[in-house]
Amino acid sequence: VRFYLAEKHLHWFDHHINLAKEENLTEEFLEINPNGLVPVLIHDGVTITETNDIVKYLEKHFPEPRLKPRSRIGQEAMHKWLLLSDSIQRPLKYMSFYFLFGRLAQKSDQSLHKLSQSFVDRDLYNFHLSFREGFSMELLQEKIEIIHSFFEEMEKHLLESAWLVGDTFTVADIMCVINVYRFKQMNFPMKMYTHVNDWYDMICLKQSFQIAVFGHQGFIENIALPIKTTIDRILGQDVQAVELGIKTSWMKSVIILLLFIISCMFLVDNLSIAGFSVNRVILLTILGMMSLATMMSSYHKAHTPPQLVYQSALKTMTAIINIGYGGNEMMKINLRQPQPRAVAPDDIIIAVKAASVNPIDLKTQRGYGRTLLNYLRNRSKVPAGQGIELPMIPGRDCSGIVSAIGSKVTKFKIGDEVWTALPSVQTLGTMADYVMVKETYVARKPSNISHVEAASIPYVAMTTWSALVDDGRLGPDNRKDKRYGN
Ligand SMILES: N[C@@H](CCC(=O)N[C@@H](CS)C(=O)NCC(=O)O)C(=O)O
Repeated sequence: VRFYLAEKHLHWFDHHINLAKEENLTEEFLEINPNGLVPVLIHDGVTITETNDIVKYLEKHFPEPRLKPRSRIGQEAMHKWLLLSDSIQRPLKYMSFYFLFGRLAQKSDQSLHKLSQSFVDRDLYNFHLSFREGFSMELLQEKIEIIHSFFEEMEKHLLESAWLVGDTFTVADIMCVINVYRFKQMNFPMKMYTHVNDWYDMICLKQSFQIAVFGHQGFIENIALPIKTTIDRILGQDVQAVELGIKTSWMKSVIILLLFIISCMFLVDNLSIAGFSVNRVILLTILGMMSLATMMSSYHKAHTPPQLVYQSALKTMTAIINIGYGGNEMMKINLRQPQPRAVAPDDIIIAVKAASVNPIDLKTQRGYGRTLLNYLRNRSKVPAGQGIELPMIPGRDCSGIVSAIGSKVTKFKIGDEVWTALPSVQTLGTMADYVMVKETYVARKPSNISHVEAASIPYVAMTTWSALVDDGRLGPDNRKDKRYGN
């Protein structure tokens, strides 16, 4: 809200409500917002709570300078971002309390009792109660997953335009950036969202953002939080460690270290264990090394992210593209086609070594199945219809080498030889230097055939398989006597 006010050049008075001191639960504040939440705007005697409502109210009263798209479609898109940013508040709250504020933000019995007695939204009480009881790893992982989808959605849009809604900076950017700011504070693993990072850096350059956000950072943001997040990172208790489900074995190291210290202090020169005489120096060396090794392995485990390759968005490739439906005149070679990038966690990028031409490619180019395919594309959230699916890259199957993988790909690593048959809704096909495909559609290429031979098989084989096995119900029990020639 502060950033929005600064962008609008509006004058306002700040009444800081210290949440740590529970000033949001005083009678005076609860009279203003019975839900006990900040921010609240009071304008001309009107009280407005909820960030989105505050911004909508201000937009109505102060339309200039313009921060709203002009077109109806643009406004709808902006509205969608406001809703999305609002829906992120909840997971953000869980994560901020866990990864940033920590135990210090836990409410005392007395405060919880006060909360339960007051008229604030039951939600707030339940939240603080569950925070006191401790969040489970699964709960946090669920929240992290939601945040990844949020970033993926942003990345998808920022791949195509400079701002979230088209080419102008709007309220959508203002509402979303503050979430990103918080996630950056907690070292959320977001390096792979390169467009989101570029977009964030652009916003950081704005004076209004610097004054409204960085200008309000105090000791907590500048010193306490960076120290806490660094320690959590070393201990493997940061967002990434939780996301990967890494439970660090620090206790083991601590116990061994204690044994080491005790041994140093109390052991006599030579110790006899089960009749064997153990030299003190040897024992101490072994314990010391074990302690060091467990510590190092904990650290290593916590900080080895899955293999991820961050590709520049500006890299281009050669691809065949269909610029419209029709004959060969609609087919062009594009030398500057943007390379696909692994954005989602299950994305795989294949460097195509060979791709085959199937009759369906030529038919699709002429418009065959266009209505049905576009319907299916929309259902799979692929933009399609009225030609927006164009230009398309033809090609349903290929053989090649894995060149990049998303964070959750487990079956393949970079350099693996693979083949694939793409789902029919995919508009960026295999007749290109690189193709992006989801992990489930990829399999290892047989090693005894070449890429060219391999590329001729997947789509044809899958079509034959679906005809004989899925539709024809050919199976182990009934295949006898059904061989060709029998
Ligand atoms: N949906 C509300 C969320 C407001 C909210 O959660 N505010 C937090 C601070 S960012 C708060 O007041 N928390 C009080 C508490 O947890 O005790 C909005 O967008 O305004």
